[in-house]
Amino acid sequence: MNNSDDKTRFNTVARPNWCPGCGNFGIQSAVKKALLELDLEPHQVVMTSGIGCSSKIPHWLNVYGLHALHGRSLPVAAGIKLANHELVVIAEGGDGDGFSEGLNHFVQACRRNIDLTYIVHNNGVFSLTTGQASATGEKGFVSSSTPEGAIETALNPVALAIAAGATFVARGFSGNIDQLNDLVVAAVRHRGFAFIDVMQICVTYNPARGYKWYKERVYDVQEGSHDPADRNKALISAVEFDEDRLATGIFYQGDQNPYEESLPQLGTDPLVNQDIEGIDVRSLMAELV
Ligand SMILES: Cc1ncc(C[n+]2csc(CCOP(=O)(O)OP(=O)(O)O)c2C)c(N)n1
Ligand code: SF4
Ligand SMILES: [Mg+2]
Repeated sequence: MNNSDDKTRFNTVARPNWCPGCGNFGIQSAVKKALLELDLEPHQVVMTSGIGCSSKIPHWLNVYGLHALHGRSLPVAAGIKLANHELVVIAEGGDGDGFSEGLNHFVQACRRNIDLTYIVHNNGVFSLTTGQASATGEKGFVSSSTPEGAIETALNPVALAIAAGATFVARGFSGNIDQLNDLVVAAVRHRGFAFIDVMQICVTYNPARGYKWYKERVYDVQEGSHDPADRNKALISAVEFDEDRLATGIFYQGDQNPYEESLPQLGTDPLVNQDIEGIDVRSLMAELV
């Protein structure tokens, strides 16, 4: 059997230990389906993550994986892509990981446009550390760190990504695997930084926002007259965030050369393939001392 006929090639022997009903299962399933649809082999894909329930995902996907530090999935992913730009690089993690600890990396990645896919499992809460409200937890959210209800305004990652210069910005829902699969396929095919904010159900620490709550509110922007090439309108749609109508789909997709294509050092071959045996840096070092 040709390996690409093996539809189980991204499965692992180990099974996820997420809570039954956790939205991370839906995201994992959508990513697997997308990698099959893209006809990729496990050795062509690298997944990095930070720390959190969501960030355990590389353990349960048969690709190269690096479970990095909290908030650091993006710089690790960027380093991997620059070392070998022939790899498909996907960074994943939670909202606490990406929008609190790692927020600066997120903004820099948006404007830098390295050819990566970044998928955030956004459940509005720090789940692994037992349920503190995160930067995307809604105002009034009662959690272990906000017993009287959160008093801060929630961060809007989709609007932030568009404003920061990201060239592919989408929002998905962990309960709509088919749509999420399409979004991941489009994100991986996109040339440049592709961000998908996934509204993820956490049945344990954010049970009020369960499957039914989202199902009554989500809709697909692509079903209307939305034009993802119009950045200004995409930003307006993203800023007009309405808790009672949650837009999903591709908000914005632009066309701009990825960062690595502007680096002459990477023009011929990936860095990992380049012969560095004959390079002598001693004269350069002497100039610096
Ligand atoms: C530098 C650092 N700070 C804090 C922590 C503790 N910590 C581990 S996971 C986590 C939050 C995870 O929340 P999120 O990224 O939203 O992931 P989730 O568990 O919700 O999937 C925190 C604060 C850590 N491991 N490292
Ligand atoms: S605590 Fe929440 S995010 Fe973590 S595994 Fe359970 S349901 Fe999923
Ligand atoms: Mg979280």
